[in-house]
Amino acid sequence: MKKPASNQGMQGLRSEKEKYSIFSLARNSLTYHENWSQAWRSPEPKSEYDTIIIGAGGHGLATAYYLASQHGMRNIAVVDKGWLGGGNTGRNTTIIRSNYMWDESAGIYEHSLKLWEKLSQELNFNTMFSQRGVLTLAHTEHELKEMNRRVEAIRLNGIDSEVLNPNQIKKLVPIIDINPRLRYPVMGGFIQRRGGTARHDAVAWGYARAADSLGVDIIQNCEATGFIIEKGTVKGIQTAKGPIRAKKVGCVVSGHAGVLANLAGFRLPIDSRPLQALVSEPIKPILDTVIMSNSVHMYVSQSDKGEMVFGAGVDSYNSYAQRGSLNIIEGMLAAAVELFPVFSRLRMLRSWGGVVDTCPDASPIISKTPIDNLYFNCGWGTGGFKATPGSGHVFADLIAKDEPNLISAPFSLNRFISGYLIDEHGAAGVAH
Ligand code: FAD
Ligand code: PYC
Repeated sequence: MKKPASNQGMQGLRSEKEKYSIFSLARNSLTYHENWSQAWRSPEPKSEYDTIIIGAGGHGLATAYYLASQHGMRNIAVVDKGWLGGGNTGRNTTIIRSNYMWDESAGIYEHSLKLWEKLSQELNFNTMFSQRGVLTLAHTEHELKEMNRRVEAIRLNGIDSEVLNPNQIKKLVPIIDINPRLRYPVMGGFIQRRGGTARHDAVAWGYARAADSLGVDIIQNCEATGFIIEKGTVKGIQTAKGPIRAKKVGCVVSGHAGVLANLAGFRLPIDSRPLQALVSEPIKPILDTVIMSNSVHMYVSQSDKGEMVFGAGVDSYNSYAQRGSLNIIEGMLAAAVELFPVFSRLRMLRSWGGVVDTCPDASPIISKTPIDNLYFNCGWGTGGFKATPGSGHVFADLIAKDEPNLISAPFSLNRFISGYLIDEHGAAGVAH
């Protein structure tokens, strides 16, 4: 691993005086943050880059950062149609875990979890990564049996996972009701103690600052509207700010991957659907574990600010609207209140939606495409936040070498031809 870039960036962007002044925090708060130094530039696009990444979400920014820090590339742009981190990166419920069933998934998600464990140090930016444990509940005999089998498979890959009985769950989560007569009785669960949460915006900001400090141009409000393709090879993109030429293009636009593939002239096996989340008013700490339930399609954690963060299942229709249907959150909350009676006294503050891109096997696509030098990273569906560092890391490798590595190879588009699908509906099931 090369030396982290972020300190170099700090030196470039802040004066020595400001950097070392113990009074800078107080001064900035008294001046309403007006003197805060810029964390990244807002450059106009150059006419040509070595690599353009479309999509300044966590995955796109991480890709650009690793292209620069691991592969020594400098002439890189990341373009986004909106603001950086304004897509699903800024809309998700931030659950991080690597407890997937199949070896291929264990490879990518555990690679990512290991990167999370040192990401704040790597970026010199507090991502607020908190390994508070992720507990998935079982409500039927069938779910419990399946869970036991899953835990064995996960452990065979060297990933931590334990089955808990209802009493152990009650001890860990005192606010949960384990009355066996509930509509969704708690019959057991499994926990990954190394799993947890991180601050989603901080992840985008940390990667953006570190990438910028290595010379990456992050160009916001610059929609990609087409591709420049000559003799089957990508040569650049058309954008709202005019054409930009590039030797290589990586496309990381989550819910809009199908739209971009269409512009490049091919189709992806992807459905795009709304997925919702909501937060309550902040309250005192009552929950220090992440709870998920596949049957209820509910996941809940308490943010560091004190809000209860809830997520629900996907809407049952395809849509690019960044909002979902009321019946989805209504059904989820009704069941959540039975499991956690104390939640009935919460006032909800706001709800929102994102557009998620799901493949038929609920696994991602990290792949070359029918167009030379055009690469796609998508299909993370309802569960890609946890993969942000690992996804960026292996996608950068693919773009730099034009060859997948051992971790990313199983996720190529070829699997939809060979039939070697990686069916992770069980692991991803909470929101499906
Ligand atoms: P994004 O952050 O969406 O970035 C893509 C970017 O592409 C956007 O900024 C967009 O503006 C840009 N873009 C699109 N089209 C164009 C264009 N034509 N030109 C230029 N730019 C373009 N995952 C988990 O692991 N754990 C969770 O708890 C979890 N909860 C979720 C809850 C909700 C409500 C939602 C919606 C998702 C959740 N996810 C979760 C999934 C996760 O958010 C995504 O898989 C992940 O954030 C995708 O990151 P990204 O960088 O690929 O996409
Ligand atoms: O993949 O862990 C996950 C997840 C939780 C909520 C939405 N996705």
